[in-house]
Amino acid sequence: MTPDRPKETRPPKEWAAGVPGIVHALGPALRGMGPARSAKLLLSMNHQDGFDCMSCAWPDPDRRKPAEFCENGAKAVNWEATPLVVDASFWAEHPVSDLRTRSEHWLGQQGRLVEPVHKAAGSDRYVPIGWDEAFAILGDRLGGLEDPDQAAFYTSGRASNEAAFVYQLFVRAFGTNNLPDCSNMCHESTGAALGETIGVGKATITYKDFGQADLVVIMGQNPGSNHPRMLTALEEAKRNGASIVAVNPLPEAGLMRYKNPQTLRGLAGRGTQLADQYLQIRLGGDMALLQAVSKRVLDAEAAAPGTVLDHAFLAEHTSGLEELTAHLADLDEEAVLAATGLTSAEIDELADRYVRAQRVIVTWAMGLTQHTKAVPTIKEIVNLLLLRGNIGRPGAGASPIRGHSNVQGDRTMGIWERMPEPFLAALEAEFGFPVPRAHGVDSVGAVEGLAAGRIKALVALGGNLASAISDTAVAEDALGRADLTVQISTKLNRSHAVVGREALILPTLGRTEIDRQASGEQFVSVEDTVCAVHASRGKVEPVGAGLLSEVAIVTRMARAVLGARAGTSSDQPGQVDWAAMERDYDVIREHIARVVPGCEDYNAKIRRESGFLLPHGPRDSRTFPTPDGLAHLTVNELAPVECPPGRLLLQTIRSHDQFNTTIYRRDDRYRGIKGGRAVVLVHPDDVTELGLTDGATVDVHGEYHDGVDRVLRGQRVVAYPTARGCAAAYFPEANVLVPLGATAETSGTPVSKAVVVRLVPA
Ligand SMILES: Nc1nc2c(c(=O)[nH]1)N[C@H]1C(S)=C(S)[C@@H](COP(=O)(O)OP(=O)(O)OC[C@H]3O[C@@H](n4cnc5c(=O)[nH]c(N)nc54)[C@H](O)[C@@H]3O)O[C@H]1N2
Ligand SMILES: Nc1nc2c(c(=O)[nH]1)N[C@H]1C(S)=C(S)[C@@H](COP(=O)(O)OP(=O)(O)OC[C@H]3O[C@@H](n4cnc5c(=O)[nH]c(N)nc54)[C@H](O)[C@@H]3O)O[C@H]1N2
Ligand code: SF4
Ligand SMILES: [Mo]
Repeated sequence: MTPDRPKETRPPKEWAAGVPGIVHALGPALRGMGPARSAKLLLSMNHQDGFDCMSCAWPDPDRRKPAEFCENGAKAVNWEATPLVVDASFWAEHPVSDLRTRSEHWLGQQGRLVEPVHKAAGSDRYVPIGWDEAFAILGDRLGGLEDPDQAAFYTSGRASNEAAFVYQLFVRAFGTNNLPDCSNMCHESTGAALGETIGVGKATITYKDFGQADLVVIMGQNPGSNHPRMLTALEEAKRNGASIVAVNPLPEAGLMRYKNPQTLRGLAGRGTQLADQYLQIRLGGDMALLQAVSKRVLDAEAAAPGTVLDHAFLAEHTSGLEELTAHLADLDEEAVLAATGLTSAEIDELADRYVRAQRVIVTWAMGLTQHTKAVPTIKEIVNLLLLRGNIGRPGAGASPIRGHSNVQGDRTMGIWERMPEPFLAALEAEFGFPVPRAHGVDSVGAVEGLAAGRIKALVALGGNLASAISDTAVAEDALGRADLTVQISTKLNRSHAVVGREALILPTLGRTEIDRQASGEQFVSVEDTVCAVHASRGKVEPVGAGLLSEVAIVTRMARAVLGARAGTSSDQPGQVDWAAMERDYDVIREHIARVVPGCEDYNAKIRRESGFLLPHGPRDSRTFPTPDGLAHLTVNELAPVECPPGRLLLQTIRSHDQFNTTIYRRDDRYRGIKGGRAVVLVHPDDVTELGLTDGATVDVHGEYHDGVDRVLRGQRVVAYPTARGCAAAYFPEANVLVPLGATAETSGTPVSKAVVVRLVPA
């Protein structure tokens, strides 16, 4: 594919949202869906009787405004609810080899998938087939595998709780824990770090804590584009007196200034200045920064004993203070300054803000999770928070901000290759079949398994693994080796073009659409990033008469594949009544209530006006479900990323106009990039130092010294105010630069945010 270079670029914007935001939000929606359909959808979005925004996992406030959506939520709705469909003639005109030459942007623009299609082994074409035939193929091929571990079942984070629960149930009844998911590439490092230190891998705050905080530190996150309504919560925090610190190599528009489109001030004025302090950190420098701040906190305590640390909390609820204190005593300030690119005075200021604040929230996203040292870095956030008791009280806590709208719920429902034993035991007790215990493969493991021939079939409940995973060439080769690949999707993407010898596409209903089953209209449920669970109901007619819901597809697949083991009555031990679950999702929720901790009375609680909050020991009662019942301060060795002279550290980021691998437009509005995505953002002084010019074309070579030359070709150099020595290019295109084996310690997340690169004029 030829690189998609923009013709021109402009200086980045210093503020986010505001009037252009809302106009951008409504413009495409009105054009794409027609006024009646779009008004109905946008006004019911994120409302109690409406559907949950399918874009990000940001929570809803308890008191909702008439329009509870943002520009990017509107884009997601527009993208899904388009009346445009891929018709039967499309498949004859576009063989798989043709689809492989198309961009993600083009594939996503072809409209909604409305009928199952099948590509036979040896054929280059998808051919429309009936649902019965599709399930028969699935039954034959998956049922025919010698070993259940020869199949892997991927999930993207848009699946509802109900779909996720029946999916993992099917996979485990089939006999494997091979349940890789997008979370492996996303917040896995968060789950690992929080799980180990405080016993729960989820945020320790709720929505209203933002309004009660004195200090909010936003690390490695771009809320203006990726969680836009978080800016409303931050604005409220500021109004209540909080200060905000942004830690980011890029001065992201949303972190600097915000114009709230839903208030008069936001419409007319200059908006709110958000960040009181901006720390332009070098990529991968956060662990050093956090250690340096904690050291300053400990030094302040040593200078005035009894006045800085929360001794009562530390004594009652934590372990490891002495070890941490001893370790940080030797922290090398020079190494910190080199790793962070910051000055001692800047770090002093942050430490001072931290010590003065009574209630501190730290939020983070991919800028922290996608590094080799991601897990210890997040453990350092926990260290810092614990020192002053900033977990388990109002206005304070650890706040990972999750990505996909239901990625957290999918995990709660059992989508994980290594679910803990109590969950597996509860599943076994509920359904009476032997649940496998051996850990399955994660996303990287699935691709490795396909490459080695150990895995022969890949089923994907949504998502776009081919494009989302690292090392594109290796991943595409691996997927091509599969005997069978199956995509359950709403729209086309690269994973429908990079397929196994035999391939199926099963089209499904989106969240905006009314889901009718034999017992009547159904609703589903989802969990946001702060553990709030609520219902989501589709509002418009499905775009195609033949579409099945995800629950229907999964339960029918289960019946086809499990064959004799899939009975019709739940009275018989070892039998699962798949048909009953498809007929009425309340039946699924009854099972969830008995299997998933915190979901007792699920059917009743989910019908409450605002849903319910899942229990969370550290948040609710400072109860830490670790083996010793304590929160753990940990000692982590500093190991900054090395970047040789003449090289840059490159991160892969999202533009304002994409959702992961879905490209809405070839723009990045806040960053001033228009009409193309083949760019590499470089500090102006580095541009000069490397002998390049703004606007030059370069090839970007990844440097791993493993004998493979990984190259992202033909990028336009954009002189951009990023941190010195750092660069940025867009995900997913830049995935060609990240080796499959480059993963974060313990979590296995691909290291997408610190690639050593060399720019070579093209
Ligand atoms: N519109 C829209 N919304 C989305 C998505 C989308 O693609 N589009 N994706 C969804 C998903 S799945 C996710 S996971 C989230 C992602 O949300 P984000 O994590 O905000 O997404 P990224 O674009 O990866 O941005 C990473 C941010 O971290 C900064 N950063 C990178 N490396 C470092 C570092 O070493 N240190 C520090 N301190 N900062 C760093 C980058 O400059 C950037 O601002 O958004 C979700 N919401
Ligand atoms: N280099 C680099 N790589 C990354 C990242 C990065 O920052 N840098 N980020 C990582 C992160 S955080 C994530 S989460 C992953 C994302 O990985 P994925 O979740 O696999 O990718 P998406 O692009 O979100 O998947 C989009 C596709 O989902 C399908 N879809 C949309 N809605 C629905 C629905 O309602 N039902 C079903 N069944 N299908 C639907 C559509 O076909 C659409 O094309 O990528 C990861 N990869
Ligand atoms: S903040 Fe996220 S969930 Fe909320 S409307 Fe915007 S995109 Fe949707
Ligand atoms: Mo994500």
